[in-house]
Amino acid sequence: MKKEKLLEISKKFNIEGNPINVKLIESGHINKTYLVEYDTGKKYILQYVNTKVFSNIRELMNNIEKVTEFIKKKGNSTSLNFIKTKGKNPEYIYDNNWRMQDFIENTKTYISTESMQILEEAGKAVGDFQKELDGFDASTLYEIIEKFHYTPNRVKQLMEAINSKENNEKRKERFEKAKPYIEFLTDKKRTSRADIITSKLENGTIPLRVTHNDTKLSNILFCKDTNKYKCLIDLDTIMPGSIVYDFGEGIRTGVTTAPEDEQDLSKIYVDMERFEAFTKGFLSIMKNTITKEELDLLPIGAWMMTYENTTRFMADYLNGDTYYAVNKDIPDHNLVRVKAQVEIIKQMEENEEKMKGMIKQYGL
Ligand code: GN1
Ligand code: MG
Repeated sequence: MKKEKLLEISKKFNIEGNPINVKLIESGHINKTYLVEYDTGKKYILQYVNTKVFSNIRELMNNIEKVTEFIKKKGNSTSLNFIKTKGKNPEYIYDNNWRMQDFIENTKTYISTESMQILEEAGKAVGDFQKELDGFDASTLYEIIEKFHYTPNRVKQLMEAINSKENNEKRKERFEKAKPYIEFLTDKKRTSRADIITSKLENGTIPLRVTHNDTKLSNILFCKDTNKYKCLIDLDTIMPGSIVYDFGEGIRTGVTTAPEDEQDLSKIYVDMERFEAFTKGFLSIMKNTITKEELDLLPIGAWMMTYENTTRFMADYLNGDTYYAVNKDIPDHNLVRVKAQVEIIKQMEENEEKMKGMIKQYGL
């Protein structure tokens, strides 16, 4: 979108001064994010929210407002702050899609990291989010995306994509390329595990908590100078869920130094030292809050989030890339993501016992 248009949109929000510059931030597969500079020297984050994915944007902003207010009241200064529009009826959303938030100065994010110290901090960030929201009534939140981490439903959606009646050349070609990975993902030994977490939530073995649900490494903000964590960002999918999801998603993206869509599979190495670093950080904060049953599920949570994301990338590939943003310079981008994630799943399966052992060590 043109700079002039973006500056015009920025002016709709109640901010002192005038917007003078705007640039696209390449991040996230769903929303479009921009950094806007004002003549006051302050910076803000402008986002175009994808309402095909988030059709209930007002409920979504309500969820975020409730959660961030709760965190602020606890005295934590580094929480996200959204800005309302100007005029008689100020709102968090302008023209159905746009929203604005403060940019938190002197911070950075990582798509992947080599550093064990940063990983440990990432674990703390995820643990701390749970700690901050301890006592928040999860039932007051709106379910923004139905069955978001209900993995059996993700498997069902993959089956629907596989069995789709649509039969054009592009689909046939994609299906052929995807075949070995489809077989891998639909192997009974994997599909039969899809309900391990959800069944325990349903029968009350583990508690329903407020969860972030998208705790990939790139959604954690770190201090530029010290690399200490600041807070989690991208609060769109905050919903009732399980803490096991948030732990698992952190591990999925942190356990290897390779990015989610690494094309050179030899660079993907699921490193138990990295698992240990994240776990250590996470449990240093959650140790006295997490239940024994949740603790036992952490290793499977790491596997589950990787498996679930892979079924979603695969379904989107077969459906013709209708959900996730894809980079046109990377042919078959969603399949590239699948291949990288399948590699992680394989290595996680090999390391399951080691992961369990480590959790025991830090959870005692
Ligand atoms: C999407 O919001 P973003 O682009 O960070 C997705 C997550 C996936 C992730 C995979 C609403 O996250 O669930 O885990 O991509 N968000 C939604 O990178 O579907
Ligand atoms: Mg997100």
